Amino acid sequence: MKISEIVMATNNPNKLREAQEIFAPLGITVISQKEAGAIVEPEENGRTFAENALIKAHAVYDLLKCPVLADDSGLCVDALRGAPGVHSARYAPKGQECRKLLHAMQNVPEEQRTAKFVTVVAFLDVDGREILCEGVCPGAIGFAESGTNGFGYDPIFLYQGKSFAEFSSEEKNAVSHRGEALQKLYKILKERNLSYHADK
Ligand code: ITT
Repeated sequence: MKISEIVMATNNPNKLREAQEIFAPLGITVISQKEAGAIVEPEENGRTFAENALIKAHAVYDLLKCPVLADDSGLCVDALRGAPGVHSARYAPKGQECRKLLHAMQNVPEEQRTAKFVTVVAFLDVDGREILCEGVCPGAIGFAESGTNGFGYDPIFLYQGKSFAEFSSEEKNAVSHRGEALQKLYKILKERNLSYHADK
C-alpha cells in the first residue's frame, strides 16, 4: 500500500497549509476534509492532545474510509501551569489570543516565561489502524507581539530570540512541533511501505 494522498481532518487552513508544505517534498498530497466532502466539526472533549486528535481523525474516517490525518495542538505555558494547553483554540476569540496571553503574563519575569508548542498527529490508514506521533517545540513567551507570518500564538512565541511570526514558513516547519510530529509520521509510513514491498 503506497500512500500518496491523505485527507486532513481540520477546519484550520493554516494547519492544512503547513502539513501540505511539509509533506509535498515527500511526495504526499494533503487535501482538506472539506475538499474531500467531509463536512464535520466534532466536539473536542478529550483530556489530552492525543484524545482530541483521534476524535477528529475518526470523525472524518467514519465518513470517507480513506487515509486521514488529524492534528491537535496547543501552547503550554509553564507560568500558567501548562495553560492554555488543550484549550488553546478556545482560550480567546480568534485574533485575540496573543493579547489575552500577554495580559495574563504581564507580571512574569523573562526567566519564568518558558513555554512549549505541542502537536499530536493521529493518522488512520485505509483500514482504520491508528498511528500517533508527538512533536514538541520549546521556546518562551515574548513581552509583545512581533511579526506577521504564521497564525495563532506565533507572534508571541519566541524561538531562539525571534518570534515564529518572524520566521518564513520553511524556517518554522523545519523546527516546529507540527514539523516534528509530521516527520515522525512520515518515517513510520515509509518504513511500513518498505516492509510491505519487501514482503512481496
Ligand atoms: P482543527 O481542530 O479544526 O484542526 P483548531 O484551530 O481548532 O483546528 P486545535 O483544536 O488543535 O485546532 O487548536 C490549536 C490552537 O493552538 C490553534 O487554534 C492555535 O491557536 C494554536 N496553535 C496550534 N499550533 C500553532 C502554531 O503552529 N502556531 C500558532 N498557534 C498554534
